[in-house]
Amino acid sequence: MGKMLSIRMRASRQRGAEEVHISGAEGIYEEGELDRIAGKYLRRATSHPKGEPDRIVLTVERIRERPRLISSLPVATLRCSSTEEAEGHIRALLRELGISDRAAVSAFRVVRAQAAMRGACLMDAATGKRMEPDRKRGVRASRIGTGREAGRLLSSRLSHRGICTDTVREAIILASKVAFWKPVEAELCISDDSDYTTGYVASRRFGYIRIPHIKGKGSHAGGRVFFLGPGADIQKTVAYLENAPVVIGRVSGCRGECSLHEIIGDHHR
Ligand code: PML
Repeated sequence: MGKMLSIRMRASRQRGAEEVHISGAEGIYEEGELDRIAGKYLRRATSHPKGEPDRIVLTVERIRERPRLISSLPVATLRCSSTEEAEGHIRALLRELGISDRAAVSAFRVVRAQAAMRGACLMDAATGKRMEPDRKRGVRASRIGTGREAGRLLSSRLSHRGICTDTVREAIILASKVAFWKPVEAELCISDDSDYTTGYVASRRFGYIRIPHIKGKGSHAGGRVFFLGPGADIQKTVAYLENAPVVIGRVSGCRGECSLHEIIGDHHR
């Protein structure tokens, strides 16, 4: 393996005193791919449906630590036709994963807040107490990518199910890094994009479970909550999520639509 780079892009627009996020992308690549990826990220930054950015930040960093090679989470989509049903499914999944009802209520409060956080919230899975050091900034899972072959295989498996978009791919890669960290019991994610109404619950036990109709159209509310088990070391968790380089080297399966029973039931056998 040659020299590795972490390449990240973030495009935003200033609205009054507020910096509004338009698009972002990141990956871990071999040095020789810098030109191609920088071009791809810049094209993405300037052609996003959310509009033209007035600030694009491209960050390129050499990765000195050898990336951990992990498997992507298996993917499935829950059959779900309303926001009420979605909430019921989320509660059931979280309960099965040992997340208390109190923490689930607290997590819903975070992801439904009108001012979405940029980073994720760290939450105690028993008490629902927020643990991230900076509540406004949250924690940003970063320094993630896929190996070339694994990237191709992931795209092909997602294409087979008709869900191969940058949004889905990147969310699976991020959720896989997060779930790999043992103190994280589960993740709940709702996009803050007002038109994107599919979210997910991710965990080592059930994989990456996509949940359609997780919110109604038109809402900018959204965010990510990482539920932490007992005794989680916050400093180590933040260091892993934000700085440890992780690359997907193996790709798990991708199922089509499943019922909640099929997902939870499969794991009881
Ligand atoms: C985001 O990054 O905005 C969240 C994306 C969630 C993707 C859910 C899916 O369609 O699998």
